Amino acid sequence: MTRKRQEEQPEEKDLQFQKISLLSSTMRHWENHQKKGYDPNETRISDLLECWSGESGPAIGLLGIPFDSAVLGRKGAKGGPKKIRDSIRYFKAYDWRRDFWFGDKKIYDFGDIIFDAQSVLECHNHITEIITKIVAKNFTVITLGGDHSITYPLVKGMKEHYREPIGLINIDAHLDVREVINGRISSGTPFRRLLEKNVIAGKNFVELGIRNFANAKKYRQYAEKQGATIFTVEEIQIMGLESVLATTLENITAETEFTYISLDLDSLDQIFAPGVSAPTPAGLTPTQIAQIIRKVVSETNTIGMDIVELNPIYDTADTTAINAALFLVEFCASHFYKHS
Ligand SMILES: [Mn+2]
Repeated sequence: MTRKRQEEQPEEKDLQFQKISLLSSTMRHWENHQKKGYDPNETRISDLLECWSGESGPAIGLLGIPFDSAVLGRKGAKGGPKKIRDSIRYFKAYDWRRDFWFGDKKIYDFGDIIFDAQSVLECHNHITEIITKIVAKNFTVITLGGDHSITYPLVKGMKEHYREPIGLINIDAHLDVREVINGRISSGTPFRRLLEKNVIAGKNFVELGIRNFANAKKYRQYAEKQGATIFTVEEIQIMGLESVLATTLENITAETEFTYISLDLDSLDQIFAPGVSAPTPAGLTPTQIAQIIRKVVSETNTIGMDIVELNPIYDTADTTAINAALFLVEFCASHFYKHS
């Protein structure tokens, strides 16, 4: 038995070596293609990224939050920030729809938050502290999650800085207004906490992409009682996205100066987003979500967006991650165009 195993070893090694060399030749192909200035006629979004080293805005900043300790679904969202950054390379700094080239712009990357904490609450406090410092330097921040619990400390930090009412749009399959039961803060509780602690008001809160058979009656009643505007995927299909967005913008800007977008990738149909904590069918398309972002950033003073719940462990062919990167790029293009 032992001898046989010894004889098999070289063969196994060869096989492994073949796999490695095949992989590295694929990577060599990518490396060349990824080189800055490889084709002088095009600019990649990845060429716009720059490590933040003390600069002040106005500018766009990226912040990674590799945190999934509060996730209610499948764990793994802490791998999200890295995968979204990796997927940015697929996109070019040219917006066809607007015939707008933005290859001369910069996106400052603040890196990932490193946690040294014993509880979800401590991590959240750390997030609030950091986001407050970044917005104080006049950055519009795109945060890469991480589970959806991080929206609470992020919006709280934004509110502490701006000190004015914030209009909040949550693009999500779920309402995420769960009660905190037995002190358990989760990826299902961020908006309830924001409403209860008066960080946001119900009338300035819109939820888009809510799914059938994915929410509790009690939470629907709660959100409606708070005065939130809710549009399900079916309502978006029947009424049309343009009409839904008109109402959305009217409601969130009626009494606010600032808008914040929270984007849970499970708002996407499962076919476009296998890599999320809680996959759900019959959802939105990437085109619809890109349209929402374009409209909101173009027509409101959008101070930030979070992209949450990417779970690379369950992703196939980086489908979800590349969609997440598309939404990041759409936000940047719309922001640059507006300020050009
Ligand atoms: Mn969510």
